Amino acid sequence: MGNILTVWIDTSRKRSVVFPLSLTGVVLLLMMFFGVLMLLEQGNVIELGAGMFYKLLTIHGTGMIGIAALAGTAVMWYFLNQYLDLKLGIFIMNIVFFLIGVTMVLIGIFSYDFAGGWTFLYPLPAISGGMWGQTAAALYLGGMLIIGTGFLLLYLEFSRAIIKEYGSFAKSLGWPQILGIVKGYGPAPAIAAGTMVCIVNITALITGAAILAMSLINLYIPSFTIDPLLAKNMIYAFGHIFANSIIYMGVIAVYELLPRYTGRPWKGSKALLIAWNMSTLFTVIIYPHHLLMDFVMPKWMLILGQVLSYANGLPVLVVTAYGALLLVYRSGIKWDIASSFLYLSMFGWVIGVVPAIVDATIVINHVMHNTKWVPGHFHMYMGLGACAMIIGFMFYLTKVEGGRQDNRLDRLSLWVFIVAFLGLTGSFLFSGKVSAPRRWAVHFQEWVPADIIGALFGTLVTLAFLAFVIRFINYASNIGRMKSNVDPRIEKHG
Ligand code: HEM
Ligand SMILES: [Cu+2]
Repeated sequence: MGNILTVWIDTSRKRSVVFPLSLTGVVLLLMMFFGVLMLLEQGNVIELGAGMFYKLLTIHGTGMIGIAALAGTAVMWYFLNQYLDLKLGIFIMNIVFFLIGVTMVLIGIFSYDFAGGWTFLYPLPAISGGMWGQTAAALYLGGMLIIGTGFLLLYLEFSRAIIKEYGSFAKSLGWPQILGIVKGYGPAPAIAAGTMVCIVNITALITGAAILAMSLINLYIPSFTIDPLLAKNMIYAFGHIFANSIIYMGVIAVYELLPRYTGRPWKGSKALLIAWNMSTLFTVIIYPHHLLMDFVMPKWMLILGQVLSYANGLPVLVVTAYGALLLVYRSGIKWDIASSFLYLSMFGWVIGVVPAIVDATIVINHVMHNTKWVPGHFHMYMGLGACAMIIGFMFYLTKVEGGRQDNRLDRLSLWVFIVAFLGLTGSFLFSGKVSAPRRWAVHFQEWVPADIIGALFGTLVTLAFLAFVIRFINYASNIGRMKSNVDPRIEKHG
């Protein structure tokens, strides 16, 4: 009857993550390939032209965050089904919205030449200097709006189910335990994390939808203008929060699976709950660290952005990384690929946060911002943190639910992925140090060596990831079909 690693949710829910995760594999792979192409272009190895570079930059930035977030919702969905009564239809609907939106975005970029970046910074979509037309911008902005609407509905469904089960967000964030009104442990870490993600992402998605809608109106009715500073604030609030939420969804896999691997529980302790409460608040209000160069911003907002950026991810990161260490220490854990990835994601998250904190310091930001230092740090925690969580979850699924066994190729690709990703991000940080600006299609000769080294490491990352995807897709169809892993109690949802 299953084993200690099995998650007891009904089979329809187990199967429901196969498609989004397979899609994640394929899209991530393609976006990685585009990333390598950009580096080859910057390194003068190939000649795509600046127009194509900016299309690739737009699709890479949008696509990576979008697909990683979709995978994040699959992680959150899979595990929260143990605690909540969730509607499968809404999970599927989000995937459908995602596919429609992505198709529009792809057509907008590759057929109609939109290349305004994921930031779609007002008024660029409407005033492209002849690079693209109205239809291009409308397809991109409209596609984003549809993708965002799907996610918003899914988080509203999570919220509904959490409030139904726990009474309120305050309770699912453990306030009664924090305030000492109720003794003992609070809600499971996965629930605290899930609540946090709902709160911050509903905020982000509504803000994003509002600015997308306004930009769409401006596109057709130019006399309808927007305060550009307000627009920028809204766009970065949306982008910062949504991108950050990926790791907060991914970490649910760590909370849920490491205890199964070590045979030790991970409880909602006071420290953990306080940390999640702090990150809930900070994640929403620190986005002004993206506007430190905008001197017209109110000074207090920028100072807040700087100071709280230090405090933002830190509590959750410290509590989680420390919790993971304690859990594993002398537990006699048998490492496999999945647990290695989940454990390593803690490390990737920690090392990625360090250069981020450096960059969030105003005096340093004035020098480093808009250099490749910035993609350097976020690739670190996206690749070695968030992606490691997602890959770990995918390997877990095919092993426990699909009957796959770790082989030599899996172990090799694990190490190639880690080392090559460190090399890739190292090359970005180095480019930043020698003042290479980010988002430039054409680089000076002095910046070129780091681009070429980056492209080599990027190719290795892509190959390692290709191996993961092949392994996942080979075993994915077994997920939810193994008799031994069917809940011995009655199937709850039918
Ligand atoms: C093989 C792996 C990857 C390679 C080779 C790669 C390469 C690149 C390059 C060359 C850039 C542009 C840097 C510049 O401004 O000059 C970039 C930007 C970016 N990448 Fe990646 N990347 C990879 C993986 C990822 C992953 C896993 C994510 C997130 C899940 C990601 C998210 C982004 C984002 C959000 C941007 C910013 C786009 C913008 O500036 O508008 N990348 N990447
Ligand atoms: Cu940010």
